[in-house]
Amino acid sequence: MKKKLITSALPYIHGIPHLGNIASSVLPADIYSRFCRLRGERVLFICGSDSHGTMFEIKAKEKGTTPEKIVYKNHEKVKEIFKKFNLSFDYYGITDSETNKKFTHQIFNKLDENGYINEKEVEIAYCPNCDLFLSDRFIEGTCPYCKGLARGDQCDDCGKLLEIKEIIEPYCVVCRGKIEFRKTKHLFLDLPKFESWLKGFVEKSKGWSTLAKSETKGFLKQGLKERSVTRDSKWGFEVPKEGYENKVFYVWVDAPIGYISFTDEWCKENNENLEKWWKSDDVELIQFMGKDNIIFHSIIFPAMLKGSGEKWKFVDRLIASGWLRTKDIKFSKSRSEGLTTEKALKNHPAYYWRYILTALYPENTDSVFSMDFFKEKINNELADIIGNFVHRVISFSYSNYKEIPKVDKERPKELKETDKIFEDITKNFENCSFREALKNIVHYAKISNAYFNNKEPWHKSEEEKKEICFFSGNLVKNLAIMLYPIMPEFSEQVLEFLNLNKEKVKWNDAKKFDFSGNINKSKPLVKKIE
Ligand code: B3M
Ligand code: ZN
Repeated sequence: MKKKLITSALPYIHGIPHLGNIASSVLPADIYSRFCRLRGERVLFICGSDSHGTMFEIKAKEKGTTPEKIVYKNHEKVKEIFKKFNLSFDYYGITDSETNKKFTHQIFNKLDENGYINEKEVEIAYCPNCDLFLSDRFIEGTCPYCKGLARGDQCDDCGKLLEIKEIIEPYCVVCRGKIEFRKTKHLFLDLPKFESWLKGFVEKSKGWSTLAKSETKGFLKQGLKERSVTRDSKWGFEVPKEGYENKVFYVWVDAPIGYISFTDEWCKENNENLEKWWKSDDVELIQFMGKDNIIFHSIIFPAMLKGSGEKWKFVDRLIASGWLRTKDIKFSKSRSEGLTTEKALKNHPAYYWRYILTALYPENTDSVFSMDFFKEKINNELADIIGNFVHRVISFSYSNYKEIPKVDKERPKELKETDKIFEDITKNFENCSFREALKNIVHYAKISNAYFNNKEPWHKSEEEKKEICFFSGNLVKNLAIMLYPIMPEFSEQVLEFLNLNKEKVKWNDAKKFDFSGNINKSKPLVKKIE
């Protein structure tokens, strides 16, 4: 079995991450990591803060501070929030690190040496008032076709793709001031040179999510263009090339290299060898992200690594998801404050959020969050089906026996189906179909509930009562194990009621009906939402 190197897209930290960030990358990556560890696999789960880019400069201007101050303040805050969300990173780094600068320079220099970097003169939008060169999304104006609102490279009203220079009376989104165009030199990655290699690479890839594959193929079909790798800015890594003293690397150059740097930082702390993770055939690299990050991971980053001529690993499985949308709360980071992870945790425990975000995992299409849906799922499923079953079984067994009694009986026919459901759930987790996995777990809990209720142990003979407690106790244990990747804190609590040590539990134990022994008093774990 190969070792697994698992990464989640690195959240930008010019603000506090939204629930959308959790839903599309860090949470699915965490669920998958926990599932693999529970199966006894060797996992390294890496993430970190993405700390460069124009947004930081704009935020700093707005707040009268520096990008650096924002970055390091938010980095600490985000780490704390992620801890509260129970995200089990082996290492959480920050892209603005010395290690990352070293690797960015190393890979860039190799690309340059190998002839994959070109220099070109281009015209770039500049806001004299803000003293900022503006990327497309900071430019608005009038659409030349429909006279609607042109936003960056697209018209909001007619949807036409636009060249920035076509926009009528373009202005700066930050200060609403008039922009001008300035000629400047930039460096470009010669992406077309990688086209045939990339086509083969994508063709051969296996285990990518549907979205990841279709988006990548669509992009390749359009034909590849050179991509600029430098920016006119002061915030970012300096470019080690003459004539580029006043420029920095484009954030998407150093951000994915962060995965390598963070692994290296982790290796140094843990006496491990970077090559054994990033240059080994013994490792499977699995990357999680939202759909807007696909191309960077499936095309641009692999091309950079390939062009470096060094033997870096390419992504094996690329798991991309859609957006979490909402009617009553905005999740968009760039357009509104919305429901941040910080606010979410103030109102409800982390496992409620982990539960709902798994139920809504936007695997193939976007999904819609609403407070009504949240309430319905938590109250009718997590509380009424799962929480209720766990609490009733443990309380009943505890008050009768202080244990789950040992019974040597054939499994009743009502519970025969559980083997098949367990196999389905295992496949769902392997395929990163977390939404389906949770659906099947709820189905398992429904069957368990029905068994306990229909048997009415409180009316039965001692012998039958023991039998019902034995099988129900095992169902509780199995549910706790299967729910562990999704709601670790909930599961650990249930296992504790059962006197089971989480560290000793394995995924396949969730298939077995062999558990008996002393248990502890339980308490209700899921409070309903008013
Ligand atoms: N920071 C994009 C985002 O948060 C970005 C991901 C980088 S992964 C190397 O949407
Ligand atoms: Zn401006």
